[in-house]
Amino acid sequence: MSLLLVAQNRDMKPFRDEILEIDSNIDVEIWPAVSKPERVQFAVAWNHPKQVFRQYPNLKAISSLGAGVDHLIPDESIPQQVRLTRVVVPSLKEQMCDFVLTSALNLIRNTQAYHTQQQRADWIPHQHLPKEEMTVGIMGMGELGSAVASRLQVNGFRVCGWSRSKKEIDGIDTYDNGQLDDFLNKTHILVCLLPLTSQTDGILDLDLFKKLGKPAFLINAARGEHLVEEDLIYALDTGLINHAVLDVFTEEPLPGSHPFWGRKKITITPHIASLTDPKEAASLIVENYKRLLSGMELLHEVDRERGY
Ligand code: NDP
Ligand code: OXD
Repeated sequence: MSLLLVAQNRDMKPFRDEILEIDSNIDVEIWPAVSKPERVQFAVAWNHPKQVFRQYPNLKAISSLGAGVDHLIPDESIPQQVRLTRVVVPSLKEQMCDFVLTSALNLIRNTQAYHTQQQRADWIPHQHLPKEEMTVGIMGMGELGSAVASRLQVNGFRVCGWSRSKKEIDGIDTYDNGQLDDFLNKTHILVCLLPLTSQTDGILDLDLFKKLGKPAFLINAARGEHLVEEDLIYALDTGLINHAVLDVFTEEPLPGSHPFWGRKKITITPHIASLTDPKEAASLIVENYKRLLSGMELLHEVDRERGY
């Protein structure tokens, strides 16, 4: 029995070391140097080469190395009986809360304008937007979205949330799938924390931007494919949206020639909103590996039909 770590452009040795620290008897291999493919029963994957899992005839489960599973779901070469799981750990939530709170505060306190002014030694005070008058609307009230909602609310923002099924969270206005327009009309700072599925692909488009309250801002920390890029540029140029904070992109790394780089109304971060901590992830991976071998239920299993 072995546990395989598969990733492109990511060093998997810290994850192997943490797994071995927990249990040195686990046979851990790092792709592509796999000595006995037939022994692999559990894999951990991030940005894997398509078709790679065909090489492991006894594979029973794959864990994403992160919260998202959009890199696994569309891979038709993963047999239907292979179970999929994902990483749900406290530090992913904590980091995402910090990222969204910092971004929202920067937006209402004109941080970008002051960066630009400093380069010109310009002393120009601006009115900032009162946070108690700004409603942050969170699309996707799952593990991350609901934690972010609570963090913003205790920091003085008005918060509303939208998800497939309606949530009950103290102090937060919640909306379900059929109430998207009501949710958008209330929202000034739109935060996307949806999983990428066939239903959410391209959801951040011009039609949606037009329904937001005024002033409007966007924070996308989910996936680049949620956003229709040309629609965002139009919305920024026409004042429908004042500023966008983007952590994720359809093509990563974002190419140097991409039009987003040169825009003052876009803040770019390199997919760092929330980073998987090897130590924390290793304990969940080992737990699920052992559960698999003992025929137990897996933690944080993904519904392949639903896509998240
Ligand atoms: P969850 O699966 O816990 O939550 C997803 C939420 O989205 C749920 O509330 C779900 O509704 C809702 N949802 C799904 N589909 C729809 C739909 N069609 N319409 C309305 N609501 C929908 O995911 P996480 O919170 O753990 O993670 C969210 C995403 O964040 C990940 O998939 C990943 O892409 C991204 N991410 C980005 C990171 C970064 O560093 N930038 C780091 C980690 C994650 P319901 O509750 O009713 O099921
Ligand atoms: C994740 C991510 O899905 O880092 O965990 O994007």
